[in-house]
Amino acid sequence: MFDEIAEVIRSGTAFLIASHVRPDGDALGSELALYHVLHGMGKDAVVYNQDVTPAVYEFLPGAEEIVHSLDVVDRFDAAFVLDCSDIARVGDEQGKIGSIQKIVNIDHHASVGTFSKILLTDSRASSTGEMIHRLLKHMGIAITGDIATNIYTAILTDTGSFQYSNTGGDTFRVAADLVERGADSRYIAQKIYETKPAVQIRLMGKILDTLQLHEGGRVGVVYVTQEMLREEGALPEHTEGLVDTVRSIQGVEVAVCCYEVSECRFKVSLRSKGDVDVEKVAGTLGGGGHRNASACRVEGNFETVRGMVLDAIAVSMQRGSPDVENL
Ligand SMILES: [Mn+2]
Repeated sequence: MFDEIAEVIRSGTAFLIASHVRPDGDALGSELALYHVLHGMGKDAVVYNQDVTPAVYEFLPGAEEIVHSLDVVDRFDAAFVLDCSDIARVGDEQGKIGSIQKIVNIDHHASVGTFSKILLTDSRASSTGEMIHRLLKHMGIAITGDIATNIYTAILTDTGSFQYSNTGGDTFRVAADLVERGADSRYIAQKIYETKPAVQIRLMGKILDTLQLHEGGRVGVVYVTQEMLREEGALPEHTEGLVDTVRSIQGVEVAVCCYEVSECRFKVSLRSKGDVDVEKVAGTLGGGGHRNASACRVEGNFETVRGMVLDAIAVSMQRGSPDVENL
């Protein structure tokens, strides 16, 4: 697949690069790394995201070039859809993007998309960024400081600062290579983790106040409503990382954050430590993700949503230790 993607890049002149709604560090870092690669080769590249870049990622080299609207897409030879297992995740412009003659999908989610014939996927990769790095090495492309900063950010954020189980030996080898090529690990960590607005910390206090423990303390649940955001003058992005705080509680194996998207519609983020497979939990509710980090959307009021999620978690917990069938 590396060769096929290399051929798409070499033979084309204009490319669209897109990723999922509410872009995270992996989506943005992967997109912008590829953007710098293509520019460096003298190609025309446009990065499109439906949603604006969260302030915390505005430092990424090239972030100011990202567009949020698309007109005609005829001029693009190919589209790179990154970090998406389903093209619907690019948002409202999925039809337009899907109409581009060649679609390259690079992703590391366990649920593999089928919307593209040119698919580079590895569910064991820490991040899409790590896969972009592999592609560049394969193509013999020199990694500049701007590329290194973007890929390093993708890996750092998708591994929760190298804490999640998706962090393997390769992840550190790639990170070491990126640092040697100009990614400043201290600077990047400071930009991402030490620039929170006070409103975010206040909102966090409010949300953590909703904490409930279930299953004898093994499951922690918090929720956030639109009203709480309004009261604090906070934005949706200010809830990021919250579910990890819940997981950090002693004895908690599964952390749940129910985020009210609109009336009676919740986005549920799940994190686990230990053996509980939250990808399966999310899967039973129509969502997906990874073994230790997943998400789904559930309709109903908070009590109903919590009930459904807790039931699904209880089933998963009863299964107990790691599934032999999956090894
Ligand atoms: Mn990712």
